[in-house]
Amino acid sequence: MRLQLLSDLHLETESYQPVPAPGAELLILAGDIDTTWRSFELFRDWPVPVLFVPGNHEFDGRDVDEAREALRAHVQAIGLRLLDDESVVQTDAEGRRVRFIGCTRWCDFDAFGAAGRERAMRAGGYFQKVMQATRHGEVFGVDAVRALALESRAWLADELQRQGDWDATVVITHFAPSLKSADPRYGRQPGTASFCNDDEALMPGAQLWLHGHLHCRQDYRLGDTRVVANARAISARARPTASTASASSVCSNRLDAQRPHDAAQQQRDAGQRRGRRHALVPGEGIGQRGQRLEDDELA
Ligand SMILES: [Mn+2]
Repeated sequence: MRLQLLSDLHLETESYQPVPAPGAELLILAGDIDTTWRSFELFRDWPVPVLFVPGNHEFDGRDVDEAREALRAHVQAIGLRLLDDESVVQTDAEGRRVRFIGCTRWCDFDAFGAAGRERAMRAGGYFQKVMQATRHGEVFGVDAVRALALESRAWLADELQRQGDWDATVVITHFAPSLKSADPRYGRQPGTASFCNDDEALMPGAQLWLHGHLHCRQDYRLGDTRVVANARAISARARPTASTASASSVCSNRLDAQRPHDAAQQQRDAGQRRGRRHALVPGEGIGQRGQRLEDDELA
């Protein structure tokens, strides 16, 4: 199945015109598309099905539980399929059935283990202040985020265990599933646990894991699972100044930069494609149109 992946478009401040990637059979939006929700209109009448997993910023300034339901109604009216702790099976052009499991998967602050949780939650307080969201009539602070994150992780673990009539499984989360996704510009610090979870133990259930939230691109393997992020992020123009944002909250992303061409890696990937049934390789559509993933052997 050939997938187009976009996330972290931040269309509440950015101007960006999404374009369907030629050949893509599905568009995946991995969160933080628009805090105002207005730009989902850009995906109305999209030529292929669109799966959308909410990011944290889709809840900015809102009651989280009310917004989950309202967001569902909002995007469904436009024709998007919301995956908010739910899964859907899509059949590709060759009749292969691929299960997509989607959840925001808020951060549980355990990326550095239980011993690092307290520091991680202290660092995470900044991001919750920025969100200005509420839940159950109270500030949606780090404790509430962790509670929701643990619910989401339990749901995801159960779902990955479930057997059914599909040939492959793709997980879509907004938050990253591994510290390996940490933005290399900032390294690993307590605030990184507000971006990455440690879901590596869940990975054997998935051939591909797509995420957003980190404003950098990723493409790596853990075991037999390929992890890919294709965040667009915030331009220098819209970036808050250092005085209003901590180092890891925002960073620019070179939108037009092509991924460095590494012939040796491509050869290794090609070898893995031949040897493994579930390999995916990036297509040509990297850049403004978002990364296209193709998978000729997803079985
Ligand atoms: Mn985010």
